[in-house]
Amino acid sequence: MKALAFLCILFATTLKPLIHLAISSSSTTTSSSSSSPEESDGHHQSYDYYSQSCPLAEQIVRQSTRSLFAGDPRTAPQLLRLLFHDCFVHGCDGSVLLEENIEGGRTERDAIPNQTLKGFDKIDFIKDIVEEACPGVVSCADVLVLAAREGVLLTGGPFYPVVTGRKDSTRSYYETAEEEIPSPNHNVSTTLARFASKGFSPRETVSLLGAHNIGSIDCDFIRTRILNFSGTGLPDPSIPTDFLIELATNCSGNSRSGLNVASGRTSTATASTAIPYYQALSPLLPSGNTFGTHYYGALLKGRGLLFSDQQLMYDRKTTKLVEAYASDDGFTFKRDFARVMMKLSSLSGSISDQGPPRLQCSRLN
Ligand code: HEM
Ligand SMILES: *[C@@H]1O[C@H](CO)[C@@H](O)[C@H](O)[C@H]1NC(C)=O
Ligand SMILES: *[C@@H]1O[C@H](CO)[C@@H](O)[C@H](O)[C@H]1NC(C)=O
Ligand SMILES: *[C@@H]1O[C@H](CO)[C@@H](O)[C@H](O)[C@H]1NC(C)=O
Ligand SMILES: CC(=O)N[C@H]1CO[C@H](CO)[C@@H](O)[C@@H]1O
Repeated sequence: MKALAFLCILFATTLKPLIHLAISSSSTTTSSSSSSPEESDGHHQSYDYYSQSCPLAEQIVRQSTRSLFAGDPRTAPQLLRLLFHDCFVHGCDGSVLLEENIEGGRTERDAIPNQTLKGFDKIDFIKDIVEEACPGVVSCADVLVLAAREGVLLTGGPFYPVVTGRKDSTRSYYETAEEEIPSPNHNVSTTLARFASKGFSPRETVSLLGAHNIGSIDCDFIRTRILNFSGTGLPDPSIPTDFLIELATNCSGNSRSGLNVASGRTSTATASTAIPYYQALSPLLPSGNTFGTHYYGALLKGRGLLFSDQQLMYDRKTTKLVEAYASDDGFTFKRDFARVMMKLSSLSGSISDQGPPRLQCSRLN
């Protein structure tokens, strides 16, 4: 209720209908308190789905995400990216978290776009605390949705309401992840097409990519852009000279030789090759105040880090949206981001692969 009150203040006009929905659905659950949500609700989701079966679930996720974030601000971007990769492949079903698959097959974590995902340990940490309070009740899919939402809020992003009651997947989808997750090498038409295939409009796509205003990106994703763009042996011609020099400087030296000598690449070396996105989450900055529109501002100046980011300036529709999001104090972007995160968090997958909550998110039950 506290969260809803907060929401009222932030989005009084735009999200009012949802608040009413949230209130009426939670009071429905309360009035049918004699039966568990599972019995009364089939596989329907609702606000505070665990209000009877694990009343503290959402609070536990909130508190444990906060303490993880206090110790490591990278928690927020890591969880947000994990959520994207989970929901984009067969819906938000926790399938991205699996380290093993049916019949010993490869997992989403093995797929090329997923190889740099981080934060699995953080989900495990949160889930363990939830399991202690309510064994076998809360799905990994819900833990990820709730924790990612908390992370966005902790970096200064908007709060948005999410339903709970998602089912965990009974398998992981390696091939789908390979085929459907967008690549940093995609041009704007391919990016828009990938998102359209999941029901996102160009406007929603541009707002969702604003997630790149927090977190960090490894130089591995930039090096081909600055050294050998599309196999030309030259840098991406769309990068302004001063920015090219900055990128080359920040991604040069030890990190480059480290890249070629895989065996000599320690985790410290990897960390030193990471460029903060516009210094957004530098541990030196006060936490909780970094979510903003600098991503769009950078694109306007040709200073997007990924090729696919900068591509948003090569289509009239998306350029206009970038300009609009960069043009105010962040209100428009945050409002749209809240909406699109609700949509992302409610993507659903194949009913046939739905199972009970996994006890350990990386393992099949
Ligand atoms: C065209 C679509 C997208 C592409 C090609 C893309 C690609 C990437 C790449 C290559 C990285 C760097 C990973 C690393 O260095 O380890 C990254 C980071 C990130 N992405 Fe995306 N992404 C896309 C869309 C999204 C969306 C829709 C979201 C969330 C709603 C998202 C959230 C993030 C976050 C938060 C990070 C920073 C992660 C961290 O600091 O640990 N991305 N993305
Ligand atoms: C974008 O990439 C796709 C696939 O590589 C290609 O077919 C298309 O022509 C490209 N579009 C533009 C505008 O460059
Ligand atoms: C650039 O990439 C192309 C294609 O991947 C490769 O054949 C070429 O050797 C590379 N050039 C340099 C200078 O690395
Ligand atoms: C490159 O490094 C400098 C100095 O640390 C920093 O100020 C700048 O923001 C970095 N540039 C990028 C694109 O990360
Ligand atoms: C093939 C490969 O590199 N798989 C990796 C995918 O990501 C997970 C989690 O980061 C790694 O453990 C795998 O080795």
